[in-house]
Amino acid sequence: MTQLHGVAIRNVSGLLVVALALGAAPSLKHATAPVQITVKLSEWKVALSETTVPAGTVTFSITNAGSIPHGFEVEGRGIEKEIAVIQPGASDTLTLTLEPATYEVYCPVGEDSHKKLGMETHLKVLGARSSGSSGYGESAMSETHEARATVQSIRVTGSGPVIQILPGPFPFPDSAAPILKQFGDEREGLESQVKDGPYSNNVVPSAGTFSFTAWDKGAVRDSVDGLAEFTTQDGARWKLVLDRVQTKDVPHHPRFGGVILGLYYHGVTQVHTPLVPTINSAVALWAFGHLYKNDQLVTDNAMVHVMLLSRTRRDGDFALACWDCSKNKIEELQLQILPGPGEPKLAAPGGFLFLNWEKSSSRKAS
Ligand SMILES: [Cu+2]
Repeated sequence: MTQLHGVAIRNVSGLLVVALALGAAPSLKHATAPVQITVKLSEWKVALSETTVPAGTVTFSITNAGSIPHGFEVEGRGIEKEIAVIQPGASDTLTLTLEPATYEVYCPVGEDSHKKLGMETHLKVLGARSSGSSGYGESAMSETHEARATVQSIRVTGSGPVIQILPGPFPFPDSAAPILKQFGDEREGLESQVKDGPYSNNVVPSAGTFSFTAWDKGAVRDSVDGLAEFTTQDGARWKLVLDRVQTKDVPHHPRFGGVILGLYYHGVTQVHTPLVPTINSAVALWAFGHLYKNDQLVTDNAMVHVMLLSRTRRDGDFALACWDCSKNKIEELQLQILPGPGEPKLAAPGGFLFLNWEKSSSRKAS
């Protein structure tokens, strides 16, 4: 009901704006009543109450309805304005005078990581005389189409020393603690991983190969193709055939539509677990795979997390070397394999497989 009511009011005020504009001299085109836009920020969306407004003064009333801090920025036509980061549950306003153009509206937190995770939308500001179906609107629309059609892809090859990471304590518990507090329902599971999780200094040498190609095609069409073959410290031979990407999100663990290129996350960022140092990644993905042990099928639903990321481990003993590793060279290739939903733990220490190829590389794929 409220929704319908809102639409009706908007239509009426929209008509009033057009009527005033037609009657006014061109120099008075900004003299219309200020436009109010309600903005709701959440993981991982920026929702605007209006996406097309007339030129002039626009006041954004911004609420952070999410569970982590977010920001708000409007960019376009020479304007680049942002508010201070707002805490969950808090609100702020931003008033701008906007000329006709299409503006990018997004959350700038985390070196644009939140933007890449979906916190981005557009606001179309129309000239007072060109409201309605002008050619302007159509050209803006086709631009958006072209941008979405661009497929990005990456080919990653694992090389250098291969290590298997065994369960153990996380080496930076004090740094992770304040961030863990904000993880709500996910906190309990993560706290047990602080004591005995996969992000430990307990590593053993391994051997094997891993390469894959990933395609970033938007929310639901991402795909992946790859093969890993390796031997664990118990002598078992494992083979993983990547099958398809996972897209289902949980609040702090966006699956990125499966594949994401160029993300700054983990650690201090509140995106994914803070039990991995803060890093940049060339590619990160979640996928399902077929897992074999000594040539026997273990599962067709292995849950796989892959990242080509900033180096986090030091040469020699491969201990985690930094809480913030985001400035390090991107060359560590991580492969984590967990059982499928509802399936028993894998026959490996801790019930998971976690391998790193320490000096890996990537190139653009075709
Ligand atoms: Cu944000």
